[in-house]
Amino acid sequence: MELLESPAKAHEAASVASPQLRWPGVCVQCSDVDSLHKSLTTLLLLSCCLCDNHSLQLHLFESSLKVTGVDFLKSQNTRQHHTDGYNIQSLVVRRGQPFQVLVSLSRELRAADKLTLRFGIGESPMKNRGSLLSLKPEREDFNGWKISVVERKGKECLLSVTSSPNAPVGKYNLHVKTGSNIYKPENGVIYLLFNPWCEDDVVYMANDAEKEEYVLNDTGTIYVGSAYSIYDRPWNFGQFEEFVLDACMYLLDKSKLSLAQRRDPAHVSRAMSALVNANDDSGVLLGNWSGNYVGGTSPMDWIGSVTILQKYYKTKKPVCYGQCWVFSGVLTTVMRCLGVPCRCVSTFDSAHDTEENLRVDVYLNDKGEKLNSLSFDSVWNFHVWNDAWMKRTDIPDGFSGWQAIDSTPQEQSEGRFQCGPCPVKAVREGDVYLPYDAKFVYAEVNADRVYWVVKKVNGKDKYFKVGTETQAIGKNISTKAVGQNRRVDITQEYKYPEGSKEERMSMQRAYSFLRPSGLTPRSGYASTLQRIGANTEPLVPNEPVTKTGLHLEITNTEPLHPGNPLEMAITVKTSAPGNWTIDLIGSCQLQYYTGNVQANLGTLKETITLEGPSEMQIPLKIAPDAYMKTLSSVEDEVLILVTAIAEVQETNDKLTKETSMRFEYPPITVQMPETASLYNDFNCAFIFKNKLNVTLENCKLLVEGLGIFKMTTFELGDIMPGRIIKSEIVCTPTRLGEKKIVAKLISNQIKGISTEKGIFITE
Ligand SMILES: [Ca+2]
Ligand SMILES: [Ca+2]
Ligand SMILES: [Ca+2]
Repeated sequence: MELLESPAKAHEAASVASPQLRWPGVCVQCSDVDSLHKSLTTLLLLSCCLCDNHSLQLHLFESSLKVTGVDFLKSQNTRQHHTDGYNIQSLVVRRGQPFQVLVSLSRELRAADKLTLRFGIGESPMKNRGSLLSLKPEREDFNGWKISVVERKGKECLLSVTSSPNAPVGKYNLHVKTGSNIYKPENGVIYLLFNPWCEDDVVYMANDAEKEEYVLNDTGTIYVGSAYSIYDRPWNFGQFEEFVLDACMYLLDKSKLSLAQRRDPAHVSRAMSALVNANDDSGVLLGNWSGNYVGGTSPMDWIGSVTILQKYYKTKKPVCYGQCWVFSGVLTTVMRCLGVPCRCVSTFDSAHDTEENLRVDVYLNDKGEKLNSLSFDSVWNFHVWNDAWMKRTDIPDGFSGWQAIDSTPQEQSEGRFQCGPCPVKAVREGDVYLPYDAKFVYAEVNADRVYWVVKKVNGKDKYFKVGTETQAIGKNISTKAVGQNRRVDITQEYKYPEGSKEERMSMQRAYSFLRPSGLTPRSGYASTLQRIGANTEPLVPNEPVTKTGLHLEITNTEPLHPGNPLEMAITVKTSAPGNWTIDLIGSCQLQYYTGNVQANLGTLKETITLEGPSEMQIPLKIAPDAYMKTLSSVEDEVLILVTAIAEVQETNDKLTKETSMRFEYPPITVQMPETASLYNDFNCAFIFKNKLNVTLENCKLLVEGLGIFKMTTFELGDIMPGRIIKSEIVCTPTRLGEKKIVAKLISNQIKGISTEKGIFITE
């Protein structure tokens, strides 16, 4: 374009249409309208002082359309997008669904005007990288976004924006361009999330009640304990709380996922499984299973994810400390916050198979006590991971739906502590070749367990196989029911019923995908199998059938209260006719939920005789002195592990059985009204009576009520037997609907007393 030399000439050029210009202002050389307008306007501003030609000046100013404001219509948009819960100033919307913005202009919008909405994601967004979208009304962008004019009313223009249902999730900056003017609204950031309400989004979930639970519910329950005694830990996910969404956005940026990967919940969930643990990447939570939690918060003491994510976002440093249910709770928060349906999944007697051979080898000494040191494999009393809901576009059809993801740092996958997404259906069918980490997840829920007794023969350790259990691993896979406060068993989603033909066929199929022996196992550890020369084992073991019909049962005969003797029994049964002499060995140990043994409490060794189909109960009693010291010296909640080995002298039949049991505690009672109204204070009292016959030392009560009060800790000191304590808090509800209050009591002796109570907040 030819530049005009002086204001006077500019005036002349514009008014008489010089040879260089075709009114209303298209440059004959480059056909650019915008820059010409700008230079003309600038020049004429000066020129008007000189020539006093008001009519021309007015006309040109009118031509230059400017944006004076943008209203993101937050309350209307967020209600429609199910994002009104987020405690954040900016607009939060879900992809693939229209939202509206009201643009205020300097004058009426005309057909000839050029209005463009620009959405930029990431640092220095660029069109050719797909990080800058430039949208004009009624024209679909090749990225699948479109805008349209809904209504023009005077100087206001209502626009509808529809993002693509596979747009990258994250924070977008909106600029509005009119001609050469660019308007940058204050707080013009829009958070774009996955959309389970949108049929074209791969996270689409048809059922409304399920979306309500798996996306919108900000409280929930995590199941822990043992297969024998499952209990719930209330957990506040708090995905809508202040800074939680920003923490998730920070994690997305930190993940270094490409824009294309940010479109796909499979990539995003894998990245989040890595980032929720601190390993490799200074992620959210540092795991600690040592029993020593100095310098941080004991994993037992969290009652929700909010404090953790807020602290992480503020400091950008790993928060200390987590164990599996904490990792899982935080991962649920992150996934729900990003819009991916997600749930916590607890598996009891869950295997941690270090060499990807789908079996767990357990070594016992000749007293029947478990030896920790011989195997890197372990069986956790429970392990908590997550299911995330999505359609997998990266693998063959048939594996969409729930995908297991796990942020507890157990084993590396592709060089990082990350796990999943692994299709739950692939686990059930034994299709363990599918990405990601299906062999590991398969073993977690369905490994076979093989018992070995280690005996010294001529001064050397020899290994004697005493039993194979094909039904021991992966029990009572549990999650919270949709819309209800109860546990639901989802074991059948992960595997066929134990004992069924299909379950063994799935195992057979899974075995067929194992690496040939001799290749490097996943963890880099040497295979214990090779060490004991067990390569002659049948490929897929079956549950042994004994000639005597030998059967073992382990139970407690009295409630297991800390401070009381632990009264348990081993029942030996035979079902075949004949006289049977049975050597029974039993042991009782205290262990962490990871299967790590903390103390040996006692053993029994007896020879009994049974005639035909009959049974005998052998008591196993442990005095309080034997375990109370261990109980108060460890900072974890411990479980009681009883192992029994029976051997029939006449037939050489051998059988092993183990059961983990949990101590039983007195409850916390919460007293408060069932309903309350917004911003009206009410009182909430927490009452605890120490019904045990031991003093609970150094008691702390932790309480939190999302939308009611922030997390609070009461220091209660020592609580003597029989004493009742009552702590009160004044509550001010700030949000409507069903809310929950969660309370937890911890002491030197007991870590696991918790409760929750719901309240309905009305207007
Ligand atoms: Ca990590
Ligand atoms: Ca193994
Ligand atoms: Ca099995």
